[in-house]
Amino acid sequence: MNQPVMAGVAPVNPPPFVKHRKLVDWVADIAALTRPDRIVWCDGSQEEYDRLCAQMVEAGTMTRLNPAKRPNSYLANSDPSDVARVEDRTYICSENAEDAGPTNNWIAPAQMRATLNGLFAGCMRGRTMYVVPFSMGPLGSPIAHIGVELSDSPYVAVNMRIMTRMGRAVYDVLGTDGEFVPCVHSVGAPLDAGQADVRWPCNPTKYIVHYPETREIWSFGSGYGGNALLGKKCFALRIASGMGRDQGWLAEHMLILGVESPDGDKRYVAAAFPSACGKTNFAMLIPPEGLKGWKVTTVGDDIAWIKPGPDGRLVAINPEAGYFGVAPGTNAQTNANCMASLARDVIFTNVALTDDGDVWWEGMTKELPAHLIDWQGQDWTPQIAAETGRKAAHPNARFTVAATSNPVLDEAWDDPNGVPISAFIFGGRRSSTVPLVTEARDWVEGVYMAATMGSETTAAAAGQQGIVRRDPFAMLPFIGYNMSDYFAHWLRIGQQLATSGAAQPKIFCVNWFRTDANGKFVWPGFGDNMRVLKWMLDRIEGRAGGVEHVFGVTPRHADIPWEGLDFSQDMYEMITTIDRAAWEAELKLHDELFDKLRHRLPADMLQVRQALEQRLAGS
Ligand code: SAT
Ligand code: MN
Repeated sequence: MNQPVMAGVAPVNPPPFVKHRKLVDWVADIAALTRPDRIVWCDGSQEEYDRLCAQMVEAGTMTRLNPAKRPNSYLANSDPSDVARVEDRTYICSENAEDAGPTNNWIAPAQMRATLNGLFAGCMRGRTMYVVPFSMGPLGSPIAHIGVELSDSPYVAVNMRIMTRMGRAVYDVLGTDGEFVPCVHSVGAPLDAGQADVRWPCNPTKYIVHYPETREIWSFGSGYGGNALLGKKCFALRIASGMGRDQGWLAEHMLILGVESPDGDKRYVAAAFPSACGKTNFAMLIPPEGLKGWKVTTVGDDIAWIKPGPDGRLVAINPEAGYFGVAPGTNAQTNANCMASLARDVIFTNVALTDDGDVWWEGMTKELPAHLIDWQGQDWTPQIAAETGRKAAHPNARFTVAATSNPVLDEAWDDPNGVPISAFIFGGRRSSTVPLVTEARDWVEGVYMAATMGSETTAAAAGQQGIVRRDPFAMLPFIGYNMSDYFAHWLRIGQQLATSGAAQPKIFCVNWFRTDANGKFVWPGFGDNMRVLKWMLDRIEGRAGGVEHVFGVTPRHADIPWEGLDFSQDMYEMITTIDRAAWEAELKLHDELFDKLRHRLPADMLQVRQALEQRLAGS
């Protein structure tokens, strides 16, 4: 396709396989604004990946790991100021503030465009602009959607190749006029002629901006994770949640796993947890010895797109093609499948480098290495760590690896039709109050449980850690529109299922994180979560007992399979008791949330709350 050449602007030169006029024009427009030195149209090939990685090794952005220890793998260390998502710099720019709602940062689109036009003007000078075409979901699936990210970061280009279906085949699906979500990304660090680059360019000013009505994403100033890999949180959650509301489907912060009984019965469940609360571990769970014969397989570890299938049942796909998981705490005991996934072909970010050219992070091995180069490039020894508390890996250090490296990848993970969902699980990180597992008595009560979920904050987002905040559906930072409308949308989906006669998935709420008087976790978690999962499956089949309490239905000690685990009734009480005073305080926190959301809050939510209060008073 011919493009007019503008003085001082890099030629667009689309390759012959790009036949989409609007896309080419848009690339030309963004180049005219941002002024990159050159434009590279990514084809997604291995050759291209290797070339970009070699380039980054040359530039000092990445270190190639010892190929004998970790074949075809790299370590990138970010700027210490650019290590997590920046929620306070994340904006939903709908025309009306009320449509973004009280839980999102909002600025009027016209005003934001003016600000961003200023910031993006010339921001790619001295750099290459990569055109990164990607499909969220199996190529051509009726549930999938396409995006194109323009980025001046080669780190983004190679990560997108792992995290999405990225490359030339996307153009075949797009054809001459297919729809795509335009995503513009810059690290915001233009280079003057002759100016040396830094290892990890970024800008102290950051903007992560979404225009839900026109379905566009603009990200400035950060090269890290969810700020920069725009297919992930920005598209697959914030923009897609709005598309789902308009089109009758759900975009959720959920893992999807398959679970097969020893008899060969297979079901799929989807589970929502906030960032860095163990979604990847749950999605790759290895059942304990006592539950031999059970098998868990992974469809996805972070995001689910869920739509009513041809028979009305909800079916889900994982829109991603890789895992961007938390490294610290991952080891052969907590997640052996993950460790196996990380044997080769990995990009690590912000972990430590060992003296023999491999990686290490806190919790990887019991024994501490005698010497490391930490994530900030400094010497690290166990003694330095003991004296200064300095971590070898950043607590939000990550690995990027293809789903196909996962030894327990589900056979249907790439099925364009998706997998049927039997249950939704919602979990927060709560050291008290919330019991191990509770089943909602009906869909509306389940929506209430998910809506009022609280969780202690983690290193995945910049800001204070360990404070309880309401994190409805584990979607607080990811709902791209008014949260009250989002609750209403969930209620509507439940009604639709009921009307169509399709089974409503059961809804459960879990908490693996209750602690004892010494602050130690009581529940072993990880593989032992299979015990709770089995109870849920038995409930779906109508085979397991439980007791009703103020909040829902919880298993008695005798209802959980304990084979091979010594977990006393007393310990069980510690993680399942409903403390009335704690719940009265909890209800006040529900009220705070509802008060914030009152303008459009569905009446159903308040009714469930009233009933809960009455049961609590009578308990
Ligand atoms: O940085 S990401 O947003 O990709 C990780 C997370 O918060 O889950
Ligand atoms: Mn996540």
